[in-house]
Amino acid sequence: MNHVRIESLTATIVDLPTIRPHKLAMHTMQQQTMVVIRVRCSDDIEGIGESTTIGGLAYGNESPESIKQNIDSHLGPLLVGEEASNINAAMQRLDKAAKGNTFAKSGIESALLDALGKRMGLPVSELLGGRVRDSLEVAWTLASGDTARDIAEAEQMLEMRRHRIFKLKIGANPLEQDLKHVVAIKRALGDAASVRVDVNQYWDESQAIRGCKVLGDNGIDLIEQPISRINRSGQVRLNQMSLAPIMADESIECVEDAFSLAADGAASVFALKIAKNGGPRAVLRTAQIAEAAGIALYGGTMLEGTIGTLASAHAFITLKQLTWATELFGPLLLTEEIVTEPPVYHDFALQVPRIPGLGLTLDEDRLAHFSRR
Ligand code: MUC
Ligand code: MG
Repeated sequence: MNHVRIESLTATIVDLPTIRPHKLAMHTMQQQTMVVIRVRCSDDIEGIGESTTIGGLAYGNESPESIKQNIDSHLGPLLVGEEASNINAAMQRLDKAAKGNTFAKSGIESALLDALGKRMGLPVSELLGGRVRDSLEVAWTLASGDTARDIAEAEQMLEMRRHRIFKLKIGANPLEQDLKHVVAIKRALGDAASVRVDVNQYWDESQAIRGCKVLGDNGIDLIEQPISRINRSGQVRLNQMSLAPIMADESIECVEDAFSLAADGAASVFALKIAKNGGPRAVLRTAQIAEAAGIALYGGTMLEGTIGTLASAHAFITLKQLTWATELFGPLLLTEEIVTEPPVYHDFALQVPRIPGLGLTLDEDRLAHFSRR
């Protein structure tokens, strides 16, 4: 049998403007940078993937520049000449030769799935075992840094029926100031919205004890990564005492982390992110660990553009239950697109295309315009 081979694998850094500055505890985003991965195969099919992080090296241990460099120098050459449709073999080859680098591997795995889906005439969700729904509810992050502006933004989203779940990025300001900010937003929105927070590891345990108490008592539904991923025993204690469930985000840097968090009882919700597990197939292994351990699921984001968002969506849409919905709003934070069809958000949810592969086409002119030279 004549196997289809991988002929080339390229990585391009793309900078896109955002609708407003997006303030996280560790970094304020003024734009978003993504690495677009293109896998060209011997049957002339091209697969597209995306590797995206937040704030250069501020969030994780890979940056757009290191992702591109490692793909160009190490990961790409390992795959050229290999079978394009055997994704198990390709990803095992990368894992054997390269430790970590889950962001880079995630974009590559996404591109291989996109190519395989186009070859087989199947959406990526169907390659992953089959979708059990067609859309995913999507939360919005309020991160302007200003309470009144955040309330106005949330009210507008509710009015437009675009989002009714809001995540607030806190941790950068003094504890009492952040707590006042969150409680004011929850009071303004009332029962019309679910309000959650993401501390991005910025509290120490003493702050988290008070923070979780005040937030739980004031109707906040979920507390994401309140303390450092390193303080595992502290996270176990918070998980036992907090009224609002504790969600692990930065605590999961690979599938194995998911297993040890479950074994320790360190979170009752997992944020699933393709970038932090090594791709859409890898993130489903973390989901399976959670399901077996009775841990609830949330479809997370690294604020990817449309390519990475749809790669995540095709995986999340196969899951039995996403109790805490998703935050796949990355494309809505950007003012520009590099694909011909922007993703469709409607009635609080993202519609996941049913066409072969990820279901998108690159707009070559716009991609060239926003590519870093
Ligand atoms: C994170 O830490 O969850 C997700 C939404 C957002 O605004 O930031 C990201 C990263
Ligand atoms: Mg988070």
